Amino acid sequence: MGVLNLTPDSFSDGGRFTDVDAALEQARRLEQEGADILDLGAQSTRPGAVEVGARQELERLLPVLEPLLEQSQLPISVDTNQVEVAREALSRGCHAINDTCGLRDAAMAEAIAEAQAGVVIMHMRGAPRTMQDAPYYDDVVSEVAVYLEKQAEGALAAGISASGVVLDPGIGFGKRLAHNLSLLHHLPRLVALGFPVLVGTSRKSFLGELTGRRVEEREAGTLASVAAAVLLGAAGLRVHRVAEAVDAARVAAAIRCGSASQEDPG
Ligand code: HH2
Repeated sequence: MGVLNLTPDSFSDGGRFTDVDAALEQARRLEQEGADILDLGAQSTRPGAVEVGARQELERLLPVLEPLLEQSQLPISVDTNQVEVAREALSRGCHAINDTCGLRDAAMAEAIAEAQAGVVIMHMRGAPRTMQDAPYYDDVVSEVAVYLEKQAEGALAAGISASGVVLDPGIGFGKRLAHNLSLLHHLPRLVALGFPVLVGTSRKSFLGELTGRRVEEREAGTLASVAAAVLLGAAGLRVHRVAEAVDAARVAAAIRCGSASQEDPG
Protein backbone atom coordinates (compact mmCIF):
# COMPACT_ATOMS: atom_id res chain seq x y z
CA MET A 1 0.00 0.00 0.00
CA GLY A 2 1.61 3.25 -1.17
CA VAL A 3 0.92 6.31 0.97
CA LEU A 4 -0.16 9.54 -0.67
CA ASN A 5 -0.62 12.30 1.89
CA LEU A 6 -2.46 15.37 0.60
CA THR A 7 -1.75 17.23 3.83
CA PRO A 8 0.44 20.20 4.74
CA ASP A 9 1.43 18.63 8.09
CA SER A 10 1.98 14.86 7.80
CA PHE A 11 4.97 13.80 9.86
CA SER A 12 7.22 12.62 7.04
CA ASP A 13 5.96 14.08 3.76
CA GLY A 14 3.70 16.97 4.84
CA GLY A 15 3.36 19.67 2.16
CA ARG A 16 5.03 17.67 -0.64
CA PHE A 17 1.85 16.61 -2.43
CA THR A 18 -0.66 19.36 -1.66
CA ASP A 19 -0.46 20.46 -5.31
CA VAL A 20 -2.78 18.30 -7.47
CA ASP A 21 -0.21 17.71 -10.24
CA ALA A 22 2.48 16.75 -7.73
CA ALA A 23 0.04 14.35 -6.05
CA LEU A 24 -0.97 12.70 -9.33
CA GLU A 25 2.69 12.33 -10.32
CA GLN A 26 3.48 10.72 -6.97
CA ALA A 27 0.53 8.33 -7.44
CA ARG A 28 1.95 7.31 -10.84
CA ARG A 29 5.37 6.78 -9.24
CA LEU A 30 3.92 4.59 -6.47
CA GLU A 31 2.05 2.55 -9.08
CA GLN A 32 5.13 2.12 -11.30
CA GLU A 33 7.19 1.08 -8.29
CA GLY A 34 4.83 -1.81 -7.61
CA ALA A 35 2.16 -0.62 -5.18
CA ASP A 36 -0.97 -2.80 -5.14
CA ILE A 37 -3.16 -0.17 -3.43
CA LEU A 38 -2.97 3.63 -3.16
CA ASP A 39 -3.92 5.10 0.21
CA LEU A 40 -4.98 8.75 0.04
CA GLY A 41 -4.99 10.76 3.25
CA ALA A 42 -6.16 14.36 3.66
CA GLN A 43 -5.92 14.64 7.45
CA SER A 44 -2.72 14.03 9.39
CA THR A 45 -2.96 11.59 12.29
CA ARG A 46 0.54 12.28 13.60
CA PRO A 47 0.70 12.68 17.40
CA GLY A 48 -0.64 16.12 18.34
CA ALA A 49 -2.20 16.75 14.90
CA VAL A 50 -5.04 19.25 14.88
CA GLU A 51 -8.23 17.81 13.40
CA VAL A 52 -9.57 19.56 10.33
CA GLY A 53 -13.28 19.51 9.47
CA ALA A 54 -14.81 17.23 6.86
CA ARG A 55 -15.15 20.14 4.42
CA GLN A 56 -11.44 20.91 4.45
CA GLU A 57 -10.55 17.23 4.22
CA LEU A 58 -12.77 16.92 1.14
CA GLU A 59 -11.30 20.07 -0.42
CA ARG A 60 -7.89 18.42 -0.23
CA LEU A 61 -9.04 14.94 -1.22
CA LEU A 62 -11.52 15.20 -4.08
CA PRO A 63 -9.37 17.10 -6.63
CA VAL A 64 -6.91 14.19 -6.50
CA LEU A 65 -9.27 11.28 -5.85
CA GLU A 66 -11.55 12.05 -8.80
CA PRO A 67 -8.89 12.03 -11.57
CA LEU A 68 -7.05 9.14 -9.90
CA LEU A 69 -10.15 6.94 -9.96
CA GLU A 70 -10.22 7.46 -13.74
CA GLN A 71 -6.50 7.22 -14.44
CA SER A 72 -5.18 4.60 -12.04
CA GLN A 73 -5.46 0.85 -12.49
CA LEU A 74 -5.06 0.33 -8.75
CA PRO A 75 -7.66 0.07 -6.02
CA ILE A 76 -7.75 3.23 -3.94
CA SER A 77 -8.35 3.45 -0.21
CA VAL A 78 -9.11 6.70 1.58
CA ASP A 79 -7.52 7.24 4.97
CA THR A 80 -10.21 8.98 7.01
CA ASN A 81 -12.16 8.58 10.21
CA GLN A 82 -14.90 11.05 9.27
CA VAL A 83 -18.03 9.41 7.93
CA GLU A 84 -18.96 12.46 5.78
CA VAL A 85 -15.60 12.19 4.02
CA ALA A 86 -15.97 8.42 3.61
CA ARG A 87 -19.46 8.78 2.12
CA GLU A 88 -18.26 11.31 -0.49
CA ALA A 89 -15.24 9.19 -1.39
CA LEU A 90 -17.32 6.00 -1.61
CA SER A 91 -19.97 7.67 -3.77
CA ARG A 92 -17.20 8.49 -6.26
CA GLY A 93 -16.06 4.87 -6.35
CA CYS A 94 -13.14 4.55 -3.95
CA HIS A 95 -12.57 0.89 -3.13
CA ALA A 96 -11.93 0.95 0.62
CA ILE A 97 -11.86 3.16 3.68
CA ASN A 98 -8.76 3.05 5.86
CA ASP A 99 -10.34 3.98 9.19
CA THR A 100 -7.63 4.84 11.70
CA CYS A 101 -10.38 5.01 14.34
CA GLY A 102 -11.24 1.35 13.66
CA LEU A 103 -15.00 1.74 13.03
CA ARG A 104 -15.69 3.43 16.37
CA ASP A 105 -18.45 5.29 14.54
CA ALA A 106 -21.16 2.75 13.66
CA ALA A 107 -22.27 5.02 10.79
CA MET A 108 -18.89 4.41 9.17
CA ALA A 109 -19.47 0.65 9.00
CA GLU A 110 -22.94 1.24 7.54
CA ALA A 111 -21.60 3.60 4.85
CA ILE A 112 -18.89 1.12 3.85
CA ALA A 113 -21.34 -1.81 3.79
CA GLU A 114 -23.81 0.16 1.67
CA ALA A 115 -21.08 0.90 -0.89
CA GLN A 116 -19.91 -2.75 -0.80
CA ALA A 117 -16.39 -1.47 -0.19
CA GLY A 118 -13.52 -2.77 1.90
CA VAL A 119 -12.22 -1.50 5.23
CA VAL A 120 -8.97 -1.33 7.14
CA ILE A 121 -9.82 -1.47 10.85
CA MET A 122 -6.90 0.10 12.71
CA HIS A 123 -6.38 0.21 16.46
CA MET A 124 -5.76 3.63 17.97
CA ARG A 125 -5.74 4.46 21.66
CA GLY A 126 -7.62 7.74 22.16
CA ALA A 127 -7.29 10.49 19.53
CA PRO A 128 -4.21 11.83 17.69
CA ARG A 129 -4.09 15.02 19.78
CA THR A 130 -3.65 13.09 23.03
CA MET A 131 -2.78 9.50 22.11
CA GLN A 132 0.91 9.73 23.09
CA ASP A 133 0.14 11.17 26.56
CA ALA A 134 1.44 8.31 28.74
CA PRO A 135 -0.13 5.41 26.86
CA TYR A 136 -0.69 2.46 29.20
CA TYR A 137 -1.87 -1.13 28.65
CA ASP A 138 -2.00 -4.12 31.02
CA ASP A 139 -1.37 -6.39 28.02
CA VAL A 140 -1.09 -4.51 24.76
CA VAL A 141 -1.26 -7.57 22.48
CA SER A 142 -4.40 -9.02 24.09
CA GLU A 143 -6.10 -5.62 24.29
CA VAL A 144 -5.43 -4.83 20.63
CA ALA A 145 -6.45 -8.36 19.55
CA VAL A 146 -9.72 -8.23 21.51
CA TYR A 147 -10.51 -4.78 20.12
CA LEU A 148 -9.78 -5.72 16.49
CA GLU A 149 -11.80 -8.94 16.77
CA LYS A 150 -14.79 -7.08 18.21
CA GLN A 151 -14.64 -4.39 15.53
CA ALA A 152 -14.29 -7.01 12.77
CA GLU A 153 -17.41 -8.77 14.09
CA GLY A 154 -19.19 -5.40 14.05
CA ALA A 155 -18.10 -4.85 10.45
CA LEU A 156 -19.53 -8.21 9.38
CA ALA A 157 -22.75 -7.57 11.33
CA ALA A 158 -23.10 -4.23 9.52
CA GLY A 159 -22.90 -6.08 6.20
CA ILE A 160 -19.27 -5.54 5.14
CA SER A 161 -18.05 -8.61 3.24
CA ALA A 162 -15.54 -10.76 5.17
CA SER A 163 -13.23 -10.65 2.15
CA GLY A 164 -13.10 -6.85 2.47
CA VAL A 165 -11.93 -6.69 6.09
CA VAL A 166 -8.29 -5.95 6.93
CA LEU A 167 -6.91 -5.50 10.46
CA ASP A 168 -4.06 -3.20 11.54
CA PRO A 169 -2.42 -2.92 14.99
CA GLY A 170 -1.86 0.83 14.52
CA ILE A 171 1.86 1.08 15.12
CA GLY A 172 2.60 4.39 16.85
CA PHE A 173 -1.02 5.22 17.61
CA GLY A 174 -1.11 5.61 21.38
CA LYS A 175 1.82 3.23 21.86
CA ARG A 176 5.28 3.46 23.36
CA LEU A 177 8.35 1.73 21.90
CA ALA A 178 7.77 -1.40 24.01
CA HIS A 179 4.12 -1.58 22.90
CA ASN A 180 5.05 -1.28 19.22
CA LEU A 181 7.73 -3.96 19.51
CA SER A 182 5.44 -6.28 21.42
CA LEU A 183 2.69 -5.93 18.80
CA LEU A 184 5.11 -6.64 15.96
CA HIS A 185 6.75 -9.54 17.80
CA HIS A 186 3.34 -11.08 18.50
CA LEU A 187 1.86 -10.32 15.07
CA PRO A 188 0.92 -14.01 14.61
CA ARG A 189 -1.69 -13.49 17.39
CA LEU A 190 -3.41 -10.89 15.22
CA VAL A 191 -2.97 -12.96 12.04
CA ALA A 192 -4.73 -15.82 13.87
CA LEU A 193 -7.91 -13.72 14.01
CA GLY A 194 -8.40 -14.85 10.41
CA PHE A 195 -8.24 -11.57 8.49
CA PRO A 196 -5.35 -10.13 6.48
CA VAL A 197 -3.16 -7.92 8.67
CA LEU A 198 -1.75 -4.63 7.40
CA VAL A 199 1.27 -3.09 9.12
CA GLY A 200 2.30 0.57 8.93
CA THR A 201 5.79 1.14 10.29
CA SER A 202 7.10 3.44 7.55
CA ARG A 203 9.44 6.12 8.99
CA LYS A 204 7.71 6.02 12.36
CA SER A 205 9.26 7.35 15.55
CA PHE A 206 9.86 3.91 17.10
CA LEU A 207 12.40 3.38 14.30
CA GLY A 208 14.04 6.67 15.32
CA GLU A 209 14.12 5.48 18.95
CA LEU A 210 15.85 2.24 17.91
CA THR A 211 18.34 3.75 15.46
CA GLY A 212 18.77 7.37 16.53
CA ARG A 213 17.78 8.42 12.98
CA ARG A 214 15.73 11.45 11.95
CA VAL A 215 12.52 10.89 10.01
CA GLU A 216 14.18 11.36 6.60
CA GLU A 217 16.87 8.79 7.53
CA ARG A 218 14.59 5.89 8.47
CA GLU A 219 14.34 3.97 5.16
CA ALA A 220 16.71 1.19 6.25
CA GLY A 221 14.82 0.81 9.53
CA THR A 222 11.56 0.80 7.59
CA LEU A 223 12.79 -1.99 5.31
CA ALA A 224 13.95 -4.11 8.26
CA SER A 225 10.51 -3.75 9.84
CA VAL A 226 8.80 -4.57 6.52
CA ALA A 227 10.82 -7.80 6.21
CA ALA A 228 10.15 -8.72 9.84
CA ALA A 229 6.42 -8.04 9.46
CA VAL A 230 6.22 -10.29 6.38
CA LEU A 231 8.07 -13.08 8.20
CA LEU A 232 5.59 -12.76 11.07
CA GLY A 233 2.59 -13.07 8.75
CA ALA A 234 1.65 -9.55 7.60
CA ALA A 235 -0.35 -9.58 4.39
CA GLY A 236 0.16 -5.89 3.61
CA LEU A 237 2.59 -3.09 4.30
CA ARG A 238 1.75 0.62 4.28
CA VAL A 239 4.84 2.53 3.08
CA HIS A 240 5.91 5.91 1.68
CA ARG A 241 8.63 4.51 -0.63
CA VAL A 242 7.35 1.52 -2.52
CA ALA A 243 10.17 0.21 -4.77
CA GLU A 244 12.54 -0.86 -1.99
CA ALA A 245 9.70 -2.13 0.22
CA VAL A 246 8.46 -4.40 -2.59
CA ASP A 247 11.93 -5.97 -2.87
CA ALA A 248 12.23 -6.39 0.89
CA ALA A 249 8.75 -7.93 1.10
CA ARG A 250 9.43 -10.30 -1.85
CA VAL A 251 12.63 -11.61 -0.29
CA ALA A 252 11.03 -11.99 3.14
CA ALA A 253 7.98 -13.73 1.64
CA ALA A 254 10.18 -16.21 -0.25
CA ILE A 255 12.08 -17.00 2.96
CA ARG A 256 8.81 -17.35 4.88
CA CYS A 257 7.54 -19.83 2.28
CA GLY A 258 10.89 -21.57 1.79
CA SER A 259 10.26 -21.31 -1.93
CA ALA A 260 10.54 -18.71 -4.67
CA SER A 261 7.05 -19.39 -5.96
CA GLN A 262 5.53 -17.42 -3.05
CA GLU A 263 3.17 -20.31 -2.43
CA ASP A 264 2.98 -21.25 1.20
CA PRO A 265 3.96 -24.92 1.50
CA GLY A 266 1.79 -25.04 4.64
N1 HH2 B 1 -0.25 5.29 9.87
C1 HH2 B 1 -0.46 6.57 9.53
C2 HH2 B 1 -1.64 6.96 8.88
N2 HH2 B 1 -2.57 6.05 8.54
N3 HH2 B 1 -3.30 3.82 8.48
C3 HH2 B 1 -3.11 2.53 8.77
N4 HH2 B 1 -4.02 1.61 8.42
N5 HH2 B 1 -1.98 2.10 9.44
C4 HH2 B 1 -1.01 2.97 9.84
O1 HH2 B 1 -0.03 2.53 10.47
C5 HH2 B 1 -1.19 4.36 9.52
C6 HH2 B 1 -2.37 4.76 8.84
C7 HH2 B 1 0.58 7.61 9.87
O2 HH2 B 1 1.47 7.79 8.79
P1 HH2 B 1 1.37 8.99 7.73
O3 HH2 B 1 0.13 8.87 6.91
O4 HH2 B 1 2.61 9.05 6.92
O5 HH2 B 1 1.36 10.29 8.61
P2 HH2 B 1 0.25 11.36 8.95
O6 HH2 B 1 -0.81 10.68 9.75
O7 HH2 B 1 1.00 12.41 9.72
O8 HH2 B 1 -0.32 11.88 7.65
